[in-house]
Amino acid sequence: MTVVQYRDKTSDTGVLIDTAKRLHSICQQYKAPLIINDRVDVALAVGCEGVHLGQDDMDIVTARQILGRDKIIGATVSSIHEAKIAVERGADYLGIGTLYATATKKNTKDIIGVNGIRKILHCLERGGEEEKVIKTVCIGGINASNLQVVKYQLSAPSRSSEPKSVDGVAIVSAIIGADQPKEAANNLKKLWTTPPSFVKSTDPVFWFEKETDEISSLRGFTIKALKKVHEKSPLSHNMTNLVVQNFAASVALAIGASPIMSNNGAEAPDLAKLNGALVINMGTATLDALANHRQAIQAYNRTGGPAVLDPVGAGATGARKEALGFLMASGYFDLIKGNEREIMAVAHASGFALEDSSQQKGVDSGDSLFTLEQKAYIVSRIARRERNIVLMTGAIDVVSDGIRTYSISNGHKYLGMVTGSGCTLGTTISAYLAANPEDKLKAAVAGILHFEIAAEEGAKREDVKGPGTFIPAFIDELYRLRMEVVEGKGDWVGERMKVKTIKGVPDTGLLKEL
Ligand code: 3NM
Repeated sequence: MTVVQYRDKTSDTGVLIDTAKRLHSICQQYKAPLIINDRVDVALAVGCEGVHLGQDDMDIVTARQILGRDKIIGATVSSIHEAKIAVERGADYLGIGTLYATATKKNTKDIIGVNGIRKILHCLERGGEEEKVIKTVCIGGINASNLQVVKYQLSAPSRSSEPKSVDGVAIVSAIIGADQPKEAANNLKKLWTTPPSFVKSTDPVFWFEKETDEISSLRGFTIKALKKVHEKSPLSHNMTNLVVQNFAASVALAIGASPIMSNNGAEAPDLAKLNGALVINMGTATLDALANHRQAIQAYNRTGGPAVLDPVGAGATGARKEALGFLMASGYFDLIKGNEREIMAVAHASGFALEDSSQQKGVDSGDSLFTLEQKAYIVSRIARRERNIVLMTGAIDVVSDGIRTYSISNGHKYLGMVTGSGCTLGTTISAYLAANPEDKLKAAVAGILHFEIAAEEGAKREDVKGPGTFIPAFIDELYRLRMEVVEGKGDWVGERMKVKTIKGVPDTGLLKEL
């Protein structure tokens, strides 16, 4: 803890001063500045280090005249405009909020989420000298389950040479409302200074110069990744819709994973400890389901188990768009997959304005809206911002971690004709992420290749006459290809994979900062 703010909206002035004096003497022992919320007079009476001013409190210029240059003045801001004015008027730090809805302060103007905070930070980093260096904290609903996600996502590399993140967080209820506030504060501090458990590798990502070298490394990785899924038999915890449960479980078994279909969030903390991965499929999500999803993503974020989000039909209705925003604000997803329209909804939820606002018609993908270059741009932009992996599926799949981007042209049209094939790809990828966390992008590519090459093999079998007979053949082929690799016959990977790297993705201007 570096700063203490005394926040009391109800006590009489005499009580405020008395309490603040006692707080100040304790803070002095620990060399923590004491800041008084709202009340310049109380700060003066106590002689503490400064004040924090909301938008409706005394203005910063007047407070500065009264307090002098040496005192700290902090300001609450919730928009770019307010942030710029506060800096111009001489605030020493900004409290940016409200991040998440909170019971502590009901009369907040806006819940702006990580995107809103990021928007303000990006604007400050591109601003004048004082805007670039102003210290910031974010506030509202921060607790032990979301602190690391917030920090990680706010520290995404930006286009600026000096990207700006928050310098800290301001927390009330997760400390004051805890049974043991001291332990809670220590824990929060520890979480702030350690990388989140879902970050498995801090090695810089590596591309081979030559395309052939890159593809050959990917081939080697895929074979190893397949074997690891077989050997580890990772748990694939699916929170999915009724329509695909059976199919997804069969696919998981065929690739060597261990499926559990549980939509009950209360089970997630135990399941998250089993070194597996979570798939949240938004399929037919209701408010009740979303609460379970939130519980689960937070449990997996705590243990570092990979999580996949499949925002089925996300662009189709307002409720689904809202559900997507809710889930993305609930935790960190290592990979988000979807068809073009779903990924555009993800872009929107991630705080981009879209050039193409075409409304999704149903949950099927429809005709392609974008060129390969545009797809590469969209997935890499979102992935860079979310610091995760984004996969846009289609006849050509494009997947990126924001730095490396691959296109994959495997697969078969029958996959688009059977219910839940996209959902079962999510299941497959989850198992690959769980078994191969050291390079999650390559793990995802390996899973896609296993899945899509099995579809090609299944479709060309003589006994397959169409989408109906395709399903069992596809499951057979998933199993057969796996066993071939296990028996040392992994040549099919190199012979069949249709993967290309996409380097130097140009800015197609399709996504704008909101
Ligand atoms: N200011 P908790 S939100 C004091 O948005 C305050 O400006 C906010 O409390 C703002 O950590 C807030 O319990 C309350 O959510 C933060």
